[in-house]
Amino acid sequence: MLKIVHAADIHAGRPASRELDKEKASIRRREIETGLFRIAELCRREKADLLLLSGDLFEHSHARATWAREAGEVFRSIGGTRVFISPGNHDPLVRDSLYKTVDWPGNVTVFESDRIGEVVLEDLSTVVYGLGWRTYLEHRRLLQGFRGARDGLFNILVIHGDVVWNAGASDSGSQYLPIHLEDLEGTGVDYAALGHIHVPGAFKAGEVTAVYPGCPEPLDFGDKGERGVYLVTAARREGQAGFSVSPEFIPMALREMRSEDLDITGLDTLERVRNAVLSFGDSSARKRDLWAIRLTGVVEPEIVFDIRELERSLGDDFFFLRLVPDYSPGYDLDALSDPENSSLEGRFARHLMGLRDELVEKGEGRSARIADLALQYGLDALRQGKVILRRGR
Ligand SMILES: [Mn+2]
Repeated sequence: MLKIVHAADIHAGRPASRELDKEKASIRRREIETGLFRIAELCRREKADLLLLSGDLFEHSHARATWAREAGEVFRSIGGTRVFISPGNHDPLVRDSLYKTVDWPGNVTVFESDRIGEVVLEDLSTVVYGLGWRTYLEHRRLLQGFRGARDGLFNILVIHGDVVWNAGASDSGSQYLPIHLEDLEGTGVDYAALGHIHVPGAFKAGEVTAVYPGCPEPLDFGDKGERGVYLVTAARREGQAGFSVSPEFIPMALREMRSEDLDITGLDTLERVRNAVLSFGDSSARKRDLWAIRLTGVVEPEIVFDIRELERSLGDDFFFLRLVPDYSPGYDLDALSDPENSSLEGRFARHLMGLRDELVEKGEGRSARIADLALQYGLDALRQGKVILRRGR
């Protein structure tokens, strides 16, 4: 049985979001660049035969030479695990690449050519194919026509690239090494260790088991949900040809990115909103994770919340908190529609409401919605002195 740890897209050196303060940004940056070291720890614990790193191991423009040396030492410390690295678009083998500054230990192979290379591991009855990016963009279908199906061996492909899910469509123009499903299937490998997509997921292309492990630590606010690596076991099928391949996702991220909506309709003081925000997660999840909370709903137009102040006052409760105001003032349209009301607001509101009703009657729903938004924006301008952007409802 073969035990494989497969990771990708660590992006060591990547600066944390500019929104983090200096101290937390440096904490987060270190957590991201030490992801590799925790992965090596997993290899040690699992006694993994292979560690596959499918590109974007570091960011060429940000990673430090000292980090690369640390990485070399960490690889040396797991000498029982063979390490295969296929550079990607963030760590391409350009002239001054960090890959060329480190004297990598003997258990490490970096695929340095953009033509597919191979390493046969006799003792493991395994062959590992891979190629490395040498530029920041790669339009070529480098897998097209490649076949790597050695009889009797477990065939692995390590590559950083962009799977094209619906070939035939015009989206084959990826600049990140397009991998057409037919090309992937045609390789005939048993396991395709992919990198590039930051969301973890396993799939089949014909008989090929393919995995994007995703980034081990979330990098952007879009990276919601668990992040980690894959632990893959491969064994010969009893009495049959071929191998059974079982990829298992192993969550590893130190922190999660959380996005939540909070309806603040009816919460009429900052203190109430504050308490509602504190109802998310438990205190350890709040202190650990990075949270983006969208405040929705309708509030009385007289209430003005100082959102930045609220974020500051909650700063100690969350590792990071971003509040996104997306609520809107609820105007009392009944009072404004009274013909006795001769204020500018009243006359404006009646005009727009009349227009809206006319459009509804004509069946012009979209224009009616625009008239309704114009009513809200106009009242914002008159009452608040500014316009509050709303989602079209
Ligand atoms: Mn990446």
